[in-house]
Amino acid sequence: MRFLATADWQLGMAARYLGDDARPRYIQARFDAISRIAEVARERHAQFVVVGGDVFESNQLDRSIIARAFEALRAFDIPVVLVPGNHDPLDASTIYDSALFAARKPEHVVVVRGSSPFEVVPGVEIVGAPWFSKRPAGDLVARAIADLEVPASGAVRIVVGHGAVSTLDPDRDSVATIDVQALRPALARGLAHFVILGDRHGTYEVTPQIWYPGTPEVTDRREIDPGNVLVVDMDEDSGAWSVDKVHVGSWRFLTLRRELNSRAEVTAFGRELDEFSAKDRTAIWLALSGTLSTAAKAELDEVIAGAQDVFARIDHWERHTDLAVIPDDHDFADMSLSGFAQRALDELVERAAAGIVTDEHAGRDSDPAIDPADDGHPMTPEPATSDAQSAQDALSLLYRLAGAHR
Ligand SMILES: [Mn+2]
Repeated sequence: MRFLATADWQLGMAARYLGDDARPRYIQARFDAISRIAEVARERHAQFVVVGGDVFESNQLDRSIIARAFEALRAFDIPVVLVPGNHDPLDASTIYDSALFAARKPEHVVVVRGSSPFEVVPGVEIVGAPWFSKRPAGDLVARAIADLEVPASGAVRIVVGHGAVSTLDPDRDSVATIDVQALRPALARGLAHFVILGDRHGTYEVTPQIWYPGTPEVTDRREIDPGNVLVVDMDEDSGAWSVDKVHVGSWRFLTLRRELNSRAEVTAFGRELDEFSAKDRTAIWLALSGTLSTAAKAELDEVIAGAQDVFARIDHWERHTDLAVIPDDHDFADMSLSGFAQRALDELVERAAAGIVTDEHAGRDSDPAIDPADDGHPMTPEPATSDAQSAQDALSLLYRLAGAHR
């Protein structure tokens, strides 16, 4: 018996951190990932597919998202079982009850609306633990299996749910946490045989029989091992389970932390960016630190501006940027300024240099790990730039506009 396990498709995700050019391509990539899952299903002769929640990013989406989802789902010729999660719960406004969904849902797509076991293919039962609101009042997986008896038929039973497990959840007291310690003995007794969960977007093995497949296409730069689908096998003779992870994602979200302290290092960094493949599907958050001359900073600005033409996204992650610019004596020597312009330049140099001592780390978090306001979102408002920072920026701009680096 073989099936595919996936979750967290997050169809219709807004991806505000991408530009106007990249965003529609990224939204489409989430549908394309479904098509690749269908290819894997065909190649591996899977009998059905389970999706552990968050199929849709929300219950309020443009109707075209539903239509495109069904278009992608037509590529399957086996049952595809959708179990609503916290993003797409079965509440009063559920997307699964929308007119378009009801009218256009392909025959082989099954929405799980309760926890009664149902036979998905002969000899295999699914027990779903769908979400009915964004705040469940208990462990939905525990509830789903609470009243089960060991299947008399000898059927294989697969539980599909959504949420954080007790062994991973930092918020262990949350009532909705899925209690792994309670689940293990239930599996040992044969109430169910395998558990697929959504919520964690990276592929993760909780126990050999409890897995998060993760999202098939990355949604956040902090995810560990996203972009996969699981091929789950049960050997009929031994009853042994095996899981094969297949990569289907095509986008990468990365954080690059680099310390740059010279023009040579900036040049090398430019080459490093150049060597990236699939730039149009790569989004990079830069966490750069170091001290650069105005000339080196101007080169860095050019390197990044050039990369922005080809990468899906590349920009400073301001909260984790700690670059100081110290004007070098040689930086402005060729500009032959005089009078007011030279005096203005001198003042800028003085103010910029003052900041190196007095404004170091001004308004920045030295330890991002304990910053509760750091949601990793690039839209987070930044502290006001200091006078020294403004002077450094002005010098960089002056340097570039004057073409002194050419
Ligand atoms: Mn999710």
